[in-house]
Amino acid sequence: MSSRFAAVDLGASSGRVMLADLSDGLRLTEVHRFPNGPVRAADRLYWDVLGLYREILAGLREAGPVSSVGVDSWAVDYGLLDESGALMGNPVHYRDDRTRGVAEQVAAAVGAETLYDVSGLQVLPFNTVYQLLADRLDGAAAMLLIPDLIGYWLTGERGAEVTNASTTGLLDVRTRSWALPLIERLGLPSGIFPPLRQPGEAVGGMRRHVAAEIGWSAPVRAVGSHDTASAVAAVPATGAAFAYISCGTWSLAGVELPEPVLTAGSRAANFTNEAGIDGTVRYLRNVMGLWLLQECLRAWPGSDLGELLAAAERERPFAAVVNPDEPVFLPPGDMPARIAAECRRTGQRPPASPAAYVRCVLESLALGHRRAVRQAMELSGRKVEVVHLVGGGSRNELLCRLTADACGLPVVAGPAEATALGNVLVQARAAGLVADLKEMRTLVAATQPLRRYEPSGDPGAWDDAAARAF
Ligand code: LFR
Repeated sequence: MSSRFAAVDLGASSGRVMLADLSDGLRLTEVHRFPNGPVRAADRLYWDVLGLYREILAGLREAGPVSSVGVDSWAVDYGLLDESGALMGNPVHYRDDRTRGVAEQVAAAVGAETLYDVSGLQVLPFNTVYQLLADRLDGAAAMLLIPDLIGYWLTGERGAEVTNASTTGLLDVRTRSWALPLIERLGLPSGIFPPLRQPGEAVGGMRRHVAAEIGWSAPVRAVGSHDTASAVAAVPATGAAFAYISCGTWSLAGVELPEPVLTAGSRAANFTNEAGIDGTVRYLRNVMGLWLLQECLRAWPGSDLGELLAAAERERPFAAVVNPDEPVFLPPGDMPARIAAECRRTGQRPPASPAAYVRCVLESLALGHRRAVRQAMELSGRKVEVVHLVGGGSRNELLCRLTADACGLPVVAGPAEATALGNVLVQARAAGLVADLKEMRTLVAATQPLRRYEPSGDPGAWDDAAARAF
């Protein structure tokens, strides 16, 4: 038991409870997987947070006793607690449109430069700061980001883990503490922001009723609770000259730095300086990611992804490409129709079959990866010799190959479960089983299956495609 750890990892399209055993290398097994996604009720888009919590408890029961438990999830979203500690309302999904126009209002009031200088964060319409300004906060005693909310339900302890707090837009990028002057200037109640905790710190012991329900008890430990922070911690890099793409519902593409980049060029390119573990900076950009494909599949009931990918492989290259980051793709809805409209708007013929749509999506994503990796290199001055593509997208061979070709760099694909690995490795380090970030990465590289893709094809064709997309 002393070398067993559980990771609760909530992604935007599925959640899982994973069990890691470090008694001999690093073995990760999936104990429980459950679907996740937006729920539209009336005119609002929510997460089913109680359904997720029920599945987490079921997964922990199945995992059996472990040394500790860590929780990570997507970023920015939160639950509000009242004075008594009760959840005040259902957490709203970041793809909900209630924040429309808020980012622009805040930029006009405070200044986009000031905001970037304080938080170092890219402007995404759903950053926590904009959501808080769109919500009613009267009666709120605490704002807990999703993993912190789960941690509170498991232990009774409140806090804000710092990697995830860095996605709120309200954390000072230099001091890594709450940006109180900004919080006050925006008229937000500073009392709702709980004390910060660092990855590796104890959250607390399990509540008695939780232990009774799952049949065992163990401490909960803070990890890189932003899923992307955990994923980056588990990138199997063996040197320093690497970029990463954490590819799931989103593709988070960038480099790891010791210091933030807060230049005007960085702000103009909408690059973010999110907090990584051990004081590192995740200097990256959000690319729309496999959401484009997931939403296409939802529009084609009964379609088979494996068959579609095989057929996409045979489609004519570069028949149509779009900018994957167009805001029009952000909300849920008919994705093929939106892609078709985008193709027409840019003077291209829309894809004529599902396979052609898939080809268009994957090439467009590869172009997004290329742009983000190149800009990360240019804006940070960091040398990159290899791109590590981790997360569920690393299983998509065509996407990996297209990304290598588009970037003109080798792509090392895997592990698919990088987030869960980063989660358990921070716990294992707190237990004294691994020494530091370097050793964590070496262990991942030595124990997890990886595939390597060398760049091939005509680089000029990618330049032409990029000129059409952006
Ligand atoms: C990836 C991720 C991204 C964040 C987005 C929304 O799962 O956490 O890093 O920008 O979801 O929270």
